[in-house]
Amino acid sequence: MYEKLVVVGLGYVGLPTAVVFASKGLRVIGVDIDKQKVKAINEGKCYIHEPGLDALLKCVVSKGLLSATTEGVEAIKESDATIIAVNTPVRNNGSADLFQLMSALKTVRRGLHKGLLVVIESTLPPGTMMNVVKPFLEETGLRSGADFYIAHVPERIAPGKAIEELTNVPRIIGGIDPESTRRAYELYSRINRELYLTDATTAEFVKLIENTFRDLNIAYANFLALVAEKLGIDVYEAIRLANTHLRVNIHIPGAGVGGPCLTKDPHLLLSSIGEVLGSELIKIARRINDYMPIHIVNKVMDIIKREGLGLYNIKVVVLGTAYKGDVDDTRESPAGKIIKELINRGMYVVAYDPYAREFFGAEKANSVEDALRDADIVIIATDHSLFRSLNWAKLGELMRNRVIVDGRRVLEPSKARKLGFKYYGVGYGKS
Ligand code: SAJ
Repeated sequence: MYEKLVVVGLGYVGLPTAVVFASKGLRVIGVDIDKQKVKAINEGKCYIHEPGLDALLKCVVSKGLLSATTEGVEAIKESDATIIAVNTPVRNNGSADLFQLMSALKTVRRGLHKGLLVVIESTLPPGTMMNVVKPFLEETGLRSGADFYIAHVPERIAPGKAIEELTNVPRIIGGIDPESTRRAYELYSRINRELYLTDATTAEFVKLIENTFRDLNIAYANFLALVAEKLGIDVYEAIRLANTHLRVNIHIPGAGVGGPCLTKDPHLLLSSIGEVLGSELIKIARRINDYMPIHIVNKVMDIIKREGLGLYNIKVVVLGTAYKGDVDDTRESPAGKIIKELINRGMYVVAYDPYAREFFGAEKANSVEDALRDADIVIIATDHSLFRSLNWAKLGELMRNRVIVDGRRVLEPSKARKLGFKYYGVGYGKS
């Protein structure tokens, strides 16, 4: 029975995980090298925007079920299970950067003891559990599968829905041996009822193919958007109609794919397999999705020409700097690419986001109204729900030129036009 849990890495994955386990009655100690994060948690304060997390965190901290520290070794020595949830980014050449993982593993190795279950939630290139994690921890002289246990339980947290999905979205449990799988199953059954058991390498692979599938599907949607613009039709209407077919589920095109997962996981998959026929498919999908922010910038350049606007005396507004709707996370955000490129081309750029704290060099506006006052072009880069419910008729009156470049189909084109906007959108080829 698992009672004492340590979670190493208190970011977008580790913090909700620690809080949810604590809410099920486990005594959880979170470990992070960031003193600010540790202090905030111990004061019952949440530092990420995640619906429901704030209240739950306060509750478990006040009950003494969750605390945090920068020194993990003693806590691990006392724990029944330790979960590692640190970043595993990719380098510019596409290979995995396991620095954070290795440093977390060093801490775990110092606290390793008989009976400990070590779970890695961080996304890994296939083979890492067997070829890196297992031998590294066995250097202690303890044997995995007999003295201690190791499993990969890939995180499936979608920022914005973390709490709900931690308990409702099925999890994959991949131990490096059957006993490790069984023990990890026992731990995760405390928070989730739908658990699928496999081996560690398959679990690593499954995580990567999920996100790569999503990236491929979105790339296809973005490709269709580019085609629709040439054909003079609306790609959203076309995709909606195609998706009425029982076996078709094309994703949503837009201003690009951001976040820490979809931009990275296809590279992690490729990094581990060498040259296999079909690798090009994954690379080209990444290229299409990476191109979409530039497509937005190209649209702006065309509009400037068409509308006879001067590049250096217009105000361009970017709504949304987060990488997707209703989150504060700006990692790999398409908005960042758009803003930097517009600034590079000499434009005056103002940005507004209700949640994010990063503005990528644009002037930060404190409200949508401030942003849009005297603006010439507004680009919608992120689909925050708030942007859909704005009073666009009133906002239009504040603008000097009513031009919208809708990167997320936040507005219905016909409605925007009725309000007097010149509407341009990704995949909207109608004039
Ligand atoms: N996006 C589109 N079109 C779509 C869906 C998304 O352009 O149809 C864009 C979003 O705007 C965003 C990016 O793609 O910029 C990523 O969006 P996402 O909804 O895939 O969100 P993530 O990256 O936060 O979450 C993904 C999820 N994976 C899958 O759905 C297969 C999530 O369940 C994983 O837990 C997460 O990656 C992860 O941590 O790996």
